[in-house]
Amino acid sequence: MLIRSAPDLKDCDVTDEGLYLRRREFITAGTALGAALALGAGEAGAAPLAHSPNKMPIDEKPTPLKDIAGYNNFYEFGTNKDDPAAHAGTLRARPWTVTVDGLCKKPGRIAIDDLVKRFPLEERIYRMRCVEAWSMVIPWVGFPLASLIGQAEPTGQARYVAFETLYDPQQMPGQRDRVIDWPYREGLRMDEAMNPLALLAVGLYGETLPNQDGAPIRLVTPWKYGFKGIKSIVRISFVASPPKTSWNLLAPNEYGFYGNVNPEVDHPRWSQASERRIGEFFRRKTLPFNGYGEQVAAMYRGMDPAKLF
Ligand SMILES: Nc1nc2c(c(=O)[nH]1)N[C@H]1C(S)=C(S)[C@@H](COP(=O)(O)O)O[C@H]1N2
Ligand SMILES: [Mo]
Repeated sequence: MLIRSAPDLKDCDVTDEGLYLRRREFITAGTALGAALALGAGEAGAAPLAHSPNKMPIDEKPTPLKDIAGYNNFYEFGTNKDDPAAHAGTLRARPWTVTVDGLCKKPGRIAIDDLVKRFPLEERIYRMRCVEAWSMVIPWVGFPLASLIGQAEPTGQARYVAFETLYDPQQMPGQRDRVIDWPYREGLRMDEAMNPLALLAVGLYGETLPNQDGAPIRLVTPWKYGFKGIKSIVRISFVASPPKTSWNLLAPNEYGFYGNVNPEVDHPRWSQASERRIGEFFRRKTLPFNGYGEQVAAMYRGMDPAKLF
């Protein structure tokens, strides 16, 4: 994995010209960008994101943009699947600052556009599986969470990474209702956060994220249920003990800390053995770790699989 050394997360204004030029080449060659334009990705405010081509191809067709941006869970904008697309227009994804703090040597606050320039962006087409047994295939654009962690230099005491979504009921009207103890929170164990699959996504289909998908930056952990993928992140903290996570706080018997996809452990109210791929008619069998076992199973050896949901 790429961990480029940089002096400090506070140092926001360094522009790497070489990187820019290379990105321009990617734009010219840009298959993903071409695809997005062909699809008519007309989200208000969506901007092209230069990125290197996908290095982890999968043999499944990406879900159409209209579904990825039209069928969402984002309780800050309502609890129905079509609420985020209808109401997330009030979110102001720029300017935006991400705070990195806690047990690390290089804490800091960084503007989203500087953060995006800091790391080479790549396309990652991932299978995504929601706890409610629907799934999609999403062509994300982002950078490894491990790259950001590398620059922050967590101390030896940092065992977990905690994430927080923006709290602003003006922009996020759903926060006026107490469905969740806002802000939305998530967390990963340090080794999970360092796993090369864990991505901080800033775009999809070659453009900046639609608001309803978690603009301007959200977590993507494809071996876990969708609820782990916290959206619109404003804070990333290094901590010593397992952080509180929103769905676990809300219903601890239904949503664990790990949230690893496991077809053998049913949700208390439904089976997790199969899933409905959005856009398909027949159900698919759900795979252990959502099909990413080869890359992640070793992290959980010796743990009770029933506890991993
Ligand atoms: N801040 C925040 N992040 C969130 C949620 C949310 O309600 N608020 N919902 C989660 C759930 S339950 C799922 S399934 C995924 C859905 O991501 P998508 O809408 O981009 O497919 O976002 C996750 N991240
Ligand atoms: Mo979900």
